[in-house]
Amino acid sequence: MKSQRKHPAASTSSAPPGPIALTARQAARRKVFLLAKVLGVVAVVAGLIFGANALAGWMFPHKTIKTASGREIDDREPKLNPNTPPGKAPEGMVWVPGGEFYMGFDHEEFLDANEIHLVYVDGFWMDRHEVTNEQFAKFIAATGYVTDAEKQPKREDFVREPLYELKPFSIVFEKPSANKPIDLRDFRAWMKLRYGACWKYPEGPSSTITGREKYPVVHVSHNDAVAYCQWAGKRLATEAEWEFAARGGLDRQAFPWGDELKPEGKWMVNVWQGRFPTDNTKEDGFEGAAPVGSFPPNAYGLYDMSGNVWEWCADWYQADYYRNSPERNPKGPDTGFDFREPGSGSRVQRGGSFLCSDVYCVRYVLGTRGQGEVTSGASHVGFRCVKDAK
Ligand SMILES: [Ca+2]
Ligand SMILES: [Ca+2]
Repeated sequence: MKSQRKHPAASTSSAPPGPIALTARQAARRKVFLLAKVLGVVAVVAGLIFGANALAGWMFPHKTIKTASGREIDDREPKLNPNTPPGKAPEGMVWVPGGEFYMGFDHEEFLDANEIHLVYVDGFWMDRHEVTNEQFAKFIAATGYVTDAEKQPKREDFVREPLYELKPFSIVFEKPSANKPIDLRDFRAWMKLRYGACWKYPEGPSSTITGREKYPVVHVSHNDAVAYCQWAGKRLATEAEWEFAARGGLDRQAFPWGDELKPEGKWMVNVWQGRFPTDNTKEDGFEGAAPVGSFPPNAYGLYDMSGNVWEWCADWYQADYYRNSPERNPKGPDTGFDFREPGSGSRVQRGGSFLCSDVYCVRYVLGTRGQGEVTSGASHVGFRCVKDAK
């Protein structure tokens, strides 16, 4: 049967139909309907976003922790860079890959370190161990450099200490008598001025470094450490680089090897055992400094990042620096301040030393901080160097 429908082109109608006029009631109803439709769409979108967030929060919970300083911070696993060295390691150095880490030590008593914060550092090369007497001797032989401890002191630097004779000196640990009470807040009871003490005569003019070639060099000031690093084509680590390296890729652990001080009863670090400063039981095998590498390295292959001798860092020291420091590659404040010696510039030291125990110093624990005046060394202060990737 033939269709009765006409082709549209064949339509005979002329003008298109005009708009149909709505009554006022119909127009109002239409507006209400449109408004409800928009609100409905908004509600559905908001619901979807809320639902997605709730699902993500359930699947990937966003955790925070409150630190000893009272600050609430994100609590997540820091992201480490891939451990791919950019080339062949310079002699005696290892690659530290860089990445994120939580910097500081979360304890109410460590006011300069307990503003825990997430920091990122780029990768760098680092000396496997503290600079040794043997290495430092090569620097002296090549350059004729004179360390701060060997220089004649200036009277203007010692106006508050009129009894000091003006002769070169350094500060040496001296075990005090056990017969009288010791105030652990006053280090002058065991850190004594010793004339003639310097890197090559660590206990004074009658002492020697012969036989101690692999021991860390001591009695080096910050100036001396910087001079050595420059000669070696290296530099001192920033405080953040140093702490990142010491952690060996572990997240917020107390020591470079983990959270347990003596895993399986074994000492992993050269510190002080017994009653400080009068009784050293030498459970770890060493009364003073140990030859570098006497204890196991951390996961990056770095030795003695905890204990043995303190290590100078590049940064100036300020106790409140962590309250407002950059998140990426922080380099320390512009000036230093040592509360013990106002007017002098103080730089960061890290890692603690053979004089630290669980009741005194305690700064072999990762994330804790030390400091020293830039021209001063001592019998328990040394350093190591780092080098940029390029
Ligand atoms: Ca020891
Ligand atoms: Ca050390």
